[in-house]
Amino acid sequence: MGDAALVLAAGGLQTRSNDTEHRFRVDTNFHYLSGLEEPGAVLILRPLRTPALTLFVPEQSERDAIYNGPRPGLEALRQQIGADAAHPLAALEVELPRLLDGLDAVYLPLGGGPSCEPAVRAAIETLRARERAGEVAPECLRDARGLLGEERMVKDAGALACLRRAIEISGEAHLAAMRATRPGLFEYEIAAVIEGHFLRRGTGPGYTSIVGAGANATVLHYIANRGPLRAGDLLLVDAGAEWALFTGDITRVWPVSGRFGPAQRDAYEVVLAANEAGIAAATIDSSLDAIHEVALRRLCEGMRALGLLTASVDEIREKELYKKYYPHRTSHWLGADVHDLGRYNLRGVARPLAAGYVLTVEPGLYIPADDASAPPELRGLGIRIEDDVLVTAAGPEVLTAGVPKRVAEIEALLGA
Ligand SMILES: [Mn+2]
Repeated sequence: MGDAALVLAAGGLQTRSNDTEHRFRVDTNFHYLSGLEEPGAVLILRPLRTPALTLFVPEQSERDAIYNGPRPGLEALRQQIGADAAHPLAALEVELPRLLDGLDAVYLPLGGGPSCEPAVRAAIETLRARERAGEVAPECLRDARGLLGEERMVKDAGALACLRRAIEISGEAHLAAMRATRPGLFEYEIAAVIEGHFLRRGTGPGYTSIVGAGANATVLHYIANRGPLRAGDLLLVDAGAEWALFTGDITRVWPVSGRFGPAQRDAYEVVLAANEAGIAAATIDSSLDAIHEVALRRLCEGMRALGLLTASVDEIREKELYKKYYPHRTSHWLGADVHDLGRYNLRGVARPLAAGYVLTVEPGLYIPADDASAPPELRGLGIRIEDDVLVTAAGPEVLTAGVPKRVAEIEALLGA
């Protein structure tokens, strides 16, 4: 950072309806650096100055204490994170110019999410107005998301412990959902099994659960979860639990009545081959582009073998004909945000993988129910198989290996 300040906001409560609010979810970067979940709080880090770490916390009203319970208070929070100074949030307007005076730059998240940008800009104006008195305004606002995304790319022991726990709970929930599946249920009953399991383990979902039976599985972000589970259909579940903000991200597909039909099985095996090829490519100095290419190759071959497309595999790849059945990319970074913050490209090329990176591998095939050009037995199939992978010097470690994905394993588990 150099002689600069990093200004992070915890974020506030978001209205759900009228005068009621969503459960508070702290800003990921704020939590990553502080471990605090304090609505309205602000952190200012100045590595080369004193005080280096200053915390601002809103003063709690008596009414808020009655309704929501007492908050820990300024001094307790200051001690908890080892801050050098702490002030009520109301003092930010007065303190911020003092804390930014003479610095070269201010780092803060630019763009979406909680931010103190208006307060920082006001502080800069205050400092400029006092220039003749010797105060100096920073001249550079920088996007803290780059800095923090890099910080969060390599998962340290603490981050990995949280991720493993999140993934363990996520996997248990998928197994429970598989065991609970039977024709006649509704998607929301499977969602209840999954999210009920998260609750029993003391946590909740890291993102909105996708539970899609039949053609609902062809909708990439299907979250209505209202449809029926019919015998003969496949069920797609994309759900993950959060643990200390880190989240699992798992997708599995299984047959509602316990056994894959022949066409379903052929399509499933295509996606599974792409998933396994993608995982095998998650090695040091490989890249998400390389993983995507090998998985995509398998999918293109499969689209031809299944009779979805008649062009050559090269033509399917080059003319992007596959996008009709596979419109998304194969991987994203995974961490304290389900789509984690790190950069995907460095100086215009796909970022080389390094030990400690965690990523998903999630190829899929989605055949619209009304696709008259597809073989009838494949219409309305949606298949995605998603694993979470840690890059290590010894090769890819599949963190989600405990959740079955081979046809025989799934059918055995379903008791068909
Ligand atoms: Mn994912």
